[in-house]
Amino acid sequence: QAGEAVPVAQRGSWTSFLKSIASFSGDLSSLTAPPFILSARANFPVSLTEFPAYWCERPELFAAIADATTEEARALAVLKWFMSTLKGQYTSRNESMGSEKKPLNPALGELFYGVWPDKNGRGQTDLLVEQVSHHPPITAYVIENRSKGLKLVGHSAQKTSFSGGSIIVKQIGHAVLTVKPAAGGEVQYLVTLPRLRIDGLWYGSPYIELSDHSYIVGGGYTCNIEYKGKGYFSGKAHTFKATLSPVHSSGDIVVEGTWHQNSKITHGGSGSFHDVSAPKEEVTAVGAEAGGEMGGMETRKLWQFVSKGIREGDFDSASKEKTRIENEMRQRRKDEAASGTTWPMKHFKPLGSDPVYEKLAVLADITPETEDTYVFQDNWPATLRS
Ligand code: HCR
Repeated sequence: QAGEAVPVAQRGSWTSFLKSIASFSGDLSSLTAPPFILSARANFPVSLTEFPAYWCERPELFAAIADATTEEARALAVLKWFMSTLKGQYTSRNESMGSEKKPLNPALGELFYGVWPDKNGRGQTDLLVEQVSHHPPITAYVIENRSKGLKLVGHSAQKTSFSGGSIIVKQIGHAVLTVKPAAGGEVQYLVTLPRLRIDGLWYGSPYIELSDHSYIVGGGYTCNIEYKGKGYFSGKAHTFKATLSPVHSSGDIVVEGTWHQNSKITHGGSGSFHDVSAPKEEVTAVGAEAGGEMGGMETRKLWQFVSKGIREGDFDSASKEKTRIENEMRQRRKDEAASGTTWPMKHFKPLGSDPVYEKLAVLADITPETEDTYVFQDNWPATLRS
């Protein structure tokens, strides 16, 4: 019998869902899950195309990277911004919806545009997301604060497997942060992504723990971030240890703490480091496809009735609407195959290997030695450039 958190009427389908993921490897997002585990926020649906917004929900920390005037200060500012995104990326569904949920699987060409407005001189930060592949799902994104000379371009995909009752998610993809300091020049940082374990499945209340390592490399420093859960460094959940090392000299700085709460510098300095207890700032969605209106491929418009059904507990109409969208997409693919065309990407161009990744990954012995990338075409919609 499945756990307490699963509504009685959905226990049978939850058990079947768990059995299917136990024997499945590949694109988990395409499996049909019982309605209680589907994701919908107060007023809009949550498709994976909205997730890149987690990178900038503390826009002042992103902007602060531009204020650093030494390599060490900049490397610390990049690490602080990165650590401060993890709570939103990996625990925010638990906080707002009671447990980790299954996001909507984006359609090819799905779009999301948003903005964090200028406040207290931090400058405006813009967000643009495009689903560049459906099988497997790949989401490409760019986040830019033009006035501060900061730009993050990345893509995200996942490989899932099942082990010991948990889902293991290997994140594929990386991001490159480009900083143009006021003093001139350009500095680039490679940001890689941690591995996830989804526990609590049997009880119907999944939650995420991070494991292994992720890296931030560039600007004269490498940073190795090690993640542990309960029973490792401190017996606490969501623990990390980040070691920041200069490439050409000695003198590590070590930061330790819990990524969803706070941390302090434990070696090579002292004092508190990051603290995410203050509220974060969600992105404001901007309709851009149709000159300021949301077009049919913009995520909140595309999924609006699926989301409404989930929120209102009308799972029949949510599932009918989801099937309608999926059938429409299938038909589109068939028509393209018949006419020998493919869906054109709107904002990105795929590139088989990323020269920035190759140059920086080697400094921290990151494998694989190369990864593909999606190059942003610098074609921001006018609504985000007013
Ligand atoms: C694994 C996951 C889809 C991918 C989500 C990613 C990795 C996407 C990139 C973001 O930057 C960070 C991120 C956070 C999410 O936690 C992660 C999702 C968690 C669950 C979901 C599975 C496809 C759905 C599993 C179904 C379970 C909950 C029953």
